[in-house]
Amino acid sequence: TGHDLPVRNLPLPPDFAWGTATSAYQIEGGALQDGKGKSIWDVYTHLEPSRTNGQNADVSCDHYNRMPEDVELMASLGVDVYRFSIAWARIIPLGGRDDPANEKGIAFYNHLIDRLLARGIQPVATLYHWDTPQALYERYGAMLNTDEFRADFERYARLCFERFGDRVKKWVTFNEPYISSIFAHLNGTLAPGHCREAGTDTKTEPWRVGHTLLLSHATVVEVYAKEFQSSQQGEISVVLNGHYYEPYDASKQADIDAAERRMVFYIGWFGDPIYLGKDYPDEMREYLGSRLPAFTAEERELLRRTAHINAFYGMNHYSTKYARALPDPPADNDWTGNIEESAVNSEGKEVGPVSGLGWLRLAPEGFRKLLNWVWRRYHLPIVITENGCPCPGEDDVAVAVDDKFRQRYLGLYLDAISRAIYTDGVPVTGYYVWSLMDNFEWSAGYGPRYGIVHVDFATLKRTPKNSAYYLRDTFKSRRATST
Ligand code: GBH
Repeated sequence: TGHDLPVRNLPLPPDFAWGTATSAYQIEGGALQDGKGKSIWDVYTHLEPSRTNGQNADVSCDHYNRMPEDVELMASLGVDVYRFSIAWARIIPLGGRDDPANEKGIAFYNHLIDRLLARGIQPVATLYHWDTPQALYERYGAMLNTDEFRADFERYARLCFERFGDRVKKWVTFNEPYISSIFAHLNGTLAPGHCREAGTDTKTEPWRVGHTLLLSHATVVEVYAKEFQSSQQGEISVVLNGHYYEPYDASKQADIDAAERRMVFYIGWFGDPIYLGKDYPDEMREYLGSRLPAFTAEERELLRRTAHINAFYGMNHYSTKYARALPDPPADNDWTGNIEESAVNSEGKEVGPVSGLGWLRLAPEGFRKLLNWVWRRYHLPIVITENGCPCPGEDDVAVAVDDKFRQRYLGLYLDAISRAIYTDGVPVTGYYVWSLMDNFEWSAGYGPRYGIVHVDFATLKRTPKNSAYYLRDTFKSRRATST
């Protein structure tokens, strides 16, 4: 188990790419600088600060004003790739297809991309990492309105391809559509916290949002393929997150089925339509019935036409859980397939040692199994677009910088990738650690620190943690010694 496994520093292929990942709202600050419009996060954090640990990201790491320093830092760590996101409201302040673009916002990303390339770092750009322009939410409920959102997202994406696509060769449309659907429109723990408003319907709205995101993704993938790919020669996909699930009681078929069903609800929901061009998985239709929207003939065609264009499977992965089948019929707003999740199984065994967050446990075997699960289902090369953890006891600066738990976590997760590649034959082509630096962790504010670089939020001073040096060194030796 994760409790006693030694880190082996197993080999990785010579062309395996290592990188760091961030997102705009979490690190940029400059909330209203240079004409940026408000996103739903700018509004959500100020409306009711208790929802985000009393904190907001008006300033955060102030990356917007310290970008050159941050690129130098990455260069000093030897990263190959930097995955960042573009703040939609920075380049189209009101977000809509007829709203004006903001040249100053565009200039920021141009400078970032140019500096990265000058330092030999490949930019990977995410179009959407949760920061919907507030104006679109006010106008029509944003992703609750499929046709409007799809048309506005298409224009935004086209603008990004036009202005950045000569240099950005890897695009991600949406970061974790599952989270935008469930956490932002059902549990309400992320902006816009829609289910907390009057007149909302948590039985159907999360599935409508998922539908919007799928179709908006496919639309933009087709725009890229038709209008940009032949001249720009880049690739595009989506990023899906998901835990690996083990059965709560491995001797019970119901729990074995539950673990599989939980992953289908998490990943297959988006993965099957996007990567296979198919309808939603049968298990979802069975449990959700008419709560799940139907695809029109035209929409099915779009999915079928675009499935093969997605060039890689973007995986955000953090941890493993146990899944237990519930005996009663599901609640009328159930979103799990009637499953209860836990960190401990029927024999009282923990899924792995706990990190700085209760839900995030060190479980590298689950990661390896998930890599196999995804490869078997989608047959696409896999890029790990996020992986990492906060450490226990990191409020103490000394512990935070000498981050032993994180070094072990990263070491073991990289070993799992090596085993998946060389023993199981799963093509994993890159690994982007979450995150480059400590940042605004959404509803948890500045509590959890995921960075491989420490940020003192009083002075904004950056200090690489030992895990940053560990990654720099291990990638040098793992790749050099690979066979
Ligand atoms: C990613 O989301 C995000 O892309 C990134 O912005 C974020 O900073 C990073 O991870 C770290 O959180 O339901 O008990 O299993 C991950 C989203 C956050 C989803 C925690 C599940 C709830 C725990 N996840 N979450 S639980």
